[in-house]
Amino acid sequence: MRIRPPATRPPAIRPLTSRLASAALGPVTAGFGLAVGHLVAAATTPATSPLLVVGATVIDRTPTSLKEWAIAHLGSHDKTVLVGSVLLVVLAVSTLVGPLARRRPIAGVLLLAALALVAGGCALRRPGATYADLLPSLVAGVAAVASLLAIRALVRRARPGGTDPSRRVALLTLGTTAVGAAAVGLTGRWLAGYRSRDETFALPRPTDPAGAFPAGLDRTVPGITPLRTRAADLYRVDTRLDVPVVSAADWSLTVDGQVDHPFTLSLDELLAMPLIERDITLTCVSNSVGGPYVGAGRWLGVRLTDLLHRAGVQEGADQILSSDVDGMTISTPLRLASDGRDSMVAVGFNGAPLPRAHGFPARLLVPGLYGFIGATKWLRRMTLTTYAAQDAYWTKRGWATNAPIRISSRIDTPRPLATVDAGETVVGGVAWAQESGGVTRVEVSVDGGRWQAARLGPSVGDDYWRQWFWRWPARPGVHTLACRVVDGAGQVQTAVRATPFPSGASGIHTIQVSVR
Ligand SMILES: Nc1nc2c(c(=O)[nH]1)N[C@H]1C(S)=C(S)[C@@H](COP(=O)(O)O)O[C@H]1N2
Ligand SMILES: [Mo]
Repeated sequence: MRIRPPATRPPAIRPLTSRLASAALGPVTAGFGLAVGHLVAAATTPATSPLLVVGATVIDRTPTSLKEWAIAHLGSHDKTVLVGSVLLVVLAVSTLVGPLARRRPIAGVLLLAALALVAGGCALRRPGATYADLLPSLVAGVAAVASLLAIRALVRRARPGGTDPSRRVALLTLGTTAVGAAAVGLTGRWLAGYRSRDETFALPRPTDPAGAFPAGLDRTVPGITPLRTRAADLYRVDTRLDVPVVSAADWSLTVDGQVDHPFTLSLDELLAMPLIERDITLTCVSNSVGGPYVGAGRWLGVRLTDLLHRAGVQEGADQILSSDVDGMTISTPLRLASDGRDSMVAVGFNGAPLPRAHGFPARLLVPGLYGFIGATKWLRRMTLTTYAAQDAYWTKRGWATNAPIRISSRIDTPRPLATVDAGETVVGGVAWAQESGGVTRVEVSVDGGRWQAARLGPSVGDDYWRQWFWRWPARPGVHTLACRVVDGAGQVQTAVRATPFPSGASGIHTIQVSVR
């Protein structure tokens, strides 16, 4: 029989703290690296932050169905959730660094370096990437490895004095590094926010102004969507985690491809062209029936057809392939965009230059088409081409290329699942029917009963949504409210449900409310 040496039993707390310190070593050093990388990116090109390049790569690689799920269920928080998830995954993977480094320091270093390599790879694969975009990931890797080695060295140096000081030194250095990482990361966030603050310039007056804007039902129907969406309240949907920072002075617009006279304009040259002002409702194809991705306001811009005529579009082109300042592409059917509607390269919204989040300094806007095929933000280039020759970002992902905005209506008040008092209750909302003569009627049905006509708010034109309300004699109990729109052609909003993919959702907005 073998006799084992008696096990030495250290105090229970020691392995716990050292195991904890060992598990924290990776996340703290990786987090420090990410924070330093984020700051370096914020000072150079914010979009090249390791977190953001990995996040952006995840967005582009995510299957359409999952992306749609995220947009539907996380809404405007989808970007925060994504960046948070990337951060969590990195921190989780890096918990292996400590245990690895304990046996072989080089193993911990290699894992951190591998993480930085993944970020660098993602950075290089972004559209329009240059080797300079590697810098934040490189610096992040160096900072992470350096902090790992520094913490190890400090802890080692403390060891001869006994285990206690080394434990205390370990916790102290880890804590300090974590706090430092948070401070550096927050500084980076602030700097990126500061550098991307909205820029402004004097907008010329429209040569072709819109008419007087009517007072809506905003005051008379509490809870209804305002007739004009404030810029700060306009929904935002795009593939980006940050906003591109383009300065008005450096911006230019190029029209090329199958044209006789390709040209490039500066912003001043664009602003010197005749400007139209129009009230237009913008909608996202990812909006579910009753959803929030729709907004409306007064846009100012240069008629798209003025630009196309100047370029001289050649026979055969059927697609305007527009690119943003980073090379992201959107397709627009040439025939629809130039069929007489008020398509424009917009430079203003509600009397001010576009906010960065909405495309500063210029974006495409095609009334009646969903934003993903007609509203390119941060517009840089419009290339006349064919659908046979080139696919845009969403075309590659299976989305429709011809997607007029489906007629739809939404109940804004009462809110879904609200409790209201019995008696007369005002039901109200918005409806739109851009492609087919505007909203001529909105109808409401209670508990599946007959459709009753609602009162309409003022008309702001066929390209604009319309507010509506209906006085409901509400009796106690749980009730279902539904609304539908009828367009200028007499077409009634369909009850047939369609998912947003591939060409927009359809169905009837239905909510439940309880009446007491
Ligand atoms: N460059 C760029 N433009 C873009 C997008 C984008 O991801 N990148 N998203 C499009 C989509 S899907 C919509 S619905 C509208 C949304 O415009 P908004 O964010 O200003 O409301 O912008 C469009 N333009
Ligand atoms: Mo969209």
